[in-house]
Amino acid sequence: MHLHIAGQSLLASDLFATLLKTGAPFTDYESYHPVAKISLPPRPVETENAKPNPWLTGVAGERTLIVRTNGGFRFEPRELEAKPGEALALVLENHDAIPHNLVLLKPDSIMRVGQAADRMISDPQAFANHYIPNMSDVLVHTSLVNPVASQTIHFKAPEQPGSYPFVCTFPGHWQAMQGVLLVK
Ligand SMILES: [Cu+2]
Repeated sequence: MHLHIAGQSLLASDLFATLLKTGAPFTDYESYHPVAKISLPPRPVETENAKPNPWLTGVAGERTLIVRTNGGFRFEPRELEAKPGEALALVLENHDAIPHNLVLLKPDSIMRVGQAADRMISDPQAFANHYIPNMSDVLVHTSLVNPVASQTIHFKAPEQPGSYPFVCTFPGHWQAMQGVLLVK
């Protein structure tokens, strides 16, 4: 859920929450009257004041890998392969109605990073940091990619063979939005 409060007031801000399940409509109060619902297109989040992404410059001889999000909190594909040290261009195509990122991690760090990501929901600087936890487990990452947008990052695959997990660190997403880069 994206709640956008516009205007000059102190309340003007963007609030995000991940709804996994909703209850019955709450209508049992005196002033309730039905209002026709309208559907709005996905609203892009403001990334103007966000930190610049350090991986936007091409790497010579790179191979392109594309990861998509289509809703349902899934990356597609969930498994990528690369050779040790291989130059890669990784495209995150966000076809979903909410923003996502893609964060490549050191092996076996997913729990630690996921829990740090969830804590960022109360961090006022989190938005400017693309919801990327500031920890050494993070190898490379995209920015927060808006609905119906894409971003390409350029980097070299780790030299050490292994299974490198990738996740979306937007709070509430990491437990479902996981994949792995197999370096071999
Ligand atoms: Cu996400």
